[in-house]
Amino acid sequence: MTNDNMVQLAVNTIRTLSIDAVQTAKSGHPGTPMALAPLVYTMWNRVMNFDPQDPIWPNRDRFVLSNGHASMLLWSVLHLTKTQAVDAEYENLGHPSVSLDDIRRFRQIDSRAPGHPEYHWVSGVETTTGPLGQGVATSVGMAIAQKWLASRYNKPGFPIFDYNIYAVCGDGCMMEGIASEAASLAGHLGLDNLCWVWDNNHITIEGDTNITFTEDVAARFLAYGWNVLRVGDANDIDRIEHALGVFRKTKGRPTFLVLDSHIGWGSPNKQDTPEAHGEPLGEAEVKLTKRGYGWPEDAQFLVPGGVYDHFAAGIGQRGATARKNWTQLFTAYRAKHPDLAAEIEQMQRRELPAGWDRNLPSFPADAKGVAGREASGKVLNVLAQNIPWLLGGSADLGPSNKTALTYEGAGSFQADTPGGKNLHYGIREHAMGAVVNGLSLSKLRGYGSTFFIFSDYARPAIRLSALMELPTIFVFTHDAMGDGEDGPTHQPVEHLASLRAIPGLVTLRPGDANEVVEAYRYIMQLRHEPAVLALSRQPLPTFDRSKYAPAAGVAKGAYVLADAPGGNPEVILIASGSEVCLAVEAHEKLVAEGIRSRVVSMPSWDIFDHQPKEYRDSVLPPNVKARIAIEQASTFGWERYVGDGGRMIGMQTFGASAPLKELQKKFGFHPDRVVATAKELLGRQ
Ligand SMILES: Cc1ncc(C[n+]2csc(CCOP(=O)(O)OP(=O)(O)O)c2C)c(N)n1
Ligand SMILES: [Mg+2]
Repeated sequence: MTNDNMVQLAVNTIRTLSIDAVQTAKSGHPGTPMALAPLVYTMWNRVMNFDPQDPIWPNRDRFVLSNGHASMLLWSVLHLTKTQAVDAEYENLGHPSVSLDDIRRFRQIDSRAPGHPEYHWVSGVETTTGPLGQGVATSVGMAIAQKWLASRYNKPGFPIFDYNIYAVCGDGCMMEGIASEAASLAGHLGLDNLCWVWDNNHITIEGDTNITFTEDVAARFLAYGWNVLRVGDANDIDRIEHALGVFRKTKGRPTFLVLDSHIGWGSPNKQDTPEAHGEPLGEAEVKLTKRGYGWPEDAQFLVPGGVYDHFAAGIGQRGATARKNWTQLFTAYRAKHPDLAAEIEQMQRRELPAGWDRNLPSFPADAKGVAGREASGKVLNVLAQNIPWLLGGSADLGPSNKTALTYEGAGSFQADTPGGKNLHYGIREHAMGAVVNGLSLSKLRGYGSTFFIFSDYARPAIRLSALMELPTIFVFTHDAMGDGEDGPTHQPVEHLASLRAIPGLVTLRPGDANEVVEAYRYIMQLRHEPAVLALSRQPLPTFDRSKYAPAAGVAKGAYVLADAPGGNPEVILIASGSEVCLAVEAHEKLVAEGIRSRVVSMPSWDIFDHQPKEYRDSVLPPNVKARIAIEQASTFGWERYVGDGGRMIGMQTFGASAPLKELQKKFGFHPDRVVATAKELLGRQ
């Protein structure tokens, strides 16, 4: 067989596996894999440095399928390249990531070929995609990470990190706002390690894009400062390879490759139709299409002889050689730069360097106190010096969020200073969320920050963080009505409830400066969970920890901060964040009146819910039914802690524009109300 025929056979294997998988599942997206098989073939078998034997080799090129509905492209190519499975502890499991059986069971329970690419589930998937636009935006974080890694770790003669990031996307990704935010940032930063390929097929679900999407996309990317290339025929493998070569030679700008394609290519009746996007072709059409490809009509899930070998001879060999050379290079590097090599190894395993928590501040008791955001800024500045690969920034609110790293040498990440640790995301919260994910997928410890109210703007990316089990960090300040005069547009109400509802996301709302320290101590040790910090704008009293319990209780999610003399409480006040001091004030009044009250500081529902029952019952004894939750946020969900016999002091409406003190009065956040509520519950008016 000639090489050309072999290439065609390999491409058609990707196509027919995709067709058969969707047909068997009776659901899925055949058309885009049929059209993009030549692209993915070219990227994987001719261009990318990726070793199927070690899909987590640190210097591999990254492949992001942003149009995640075309997942069969990825399952086909992971299968045909015999990419190996690794587990969450980064151990090679000795079996393929995606078997032919998985593909036969596409979209079925437990199959390693799910509907969309899932990072935590299938080895070889670099990021979870499906929500359109997320993949390309995440790829910008990956590109930032590569630049940063290269800047810190590459030394003369040691190009330890010189990989590229490829992302494939469709019309949907191009329409989504997050992609525009991310493309603008990538252009500004001149990320020449980044290549997006846009599948320009003029088709989305509702039909031809002439009903929705008629802008000049190429001109838009030129304006963003990208190099724009075009290949007019998605079947032209040599042109695609050439364009990707141009990308690799292009310096100072990311590359945007417009690839004109025909969805459902080769299907006599479905090509160029929206039906090819998201419906099985149908038995009869499958046969017609296979006939057109010169494929046996009745064969299913066929991998013809020679196809596995063809991939082994292409990406298999190239990847193995690249990894072998790199491993040798890294051995020499370790001899010459042992400290840097150790950092790389720790980072890859998501471990922390020795002494990562040295010099963390401890705040003395102080009635006036410290704002949560202030304490956070101090802690971040210590941690970032102890953990070289901790980096991040804010979406243009750095001075308010107090996230700037101000120590000597921290630097700002820009095109000409890629070693900087202060990222400036610009006013692009959604892209920021995805960029933080991209940093984390590259094993950096990334954080992003904005006002808590605007966490909504980043929420889809935060959700993916949790789904991917990434230890990302989101620092959200101005967490309640502390910015008073800004009014209800800036006062979060439902945000805590909505973030607490995301499975696996650790949400923490610390009650004083020392709780902020402990919150960070907890977060830094996470390896598979993202964390959100909700921090106050205004100063909160720093509790006297010789009088009250130590802040280390934060690590249990909730703890008894103050108790009735001798314990045995009759009423429990549960609060988080800025309302903890309110609870303590009320508690002191109650105790003075002989009422046995207890204050539970509850910075994190999620952490508390994961404690053993004995601990939870010791904090919230089941027999004490008089409980009051106090939180300047929606009361939604607090029933679970206060029970039927309890009360909730929270928000039932939006806030208002006024000084904080007025708002506290208007919305009932004052000690007298808490005291009165406690007495009412106990029947002691
Ligand atoms: C954020 C988001 N909105 C909507 C969807 C549902 N959806 C999946 S694919 C698709 C159309 C995508 O069109 P295009 O990107 O052109 O893909 P093609 O059909 O060309 O492969 C839509 C609306 C989604 N996955 N994500
Ligand atoms: Mg399309």
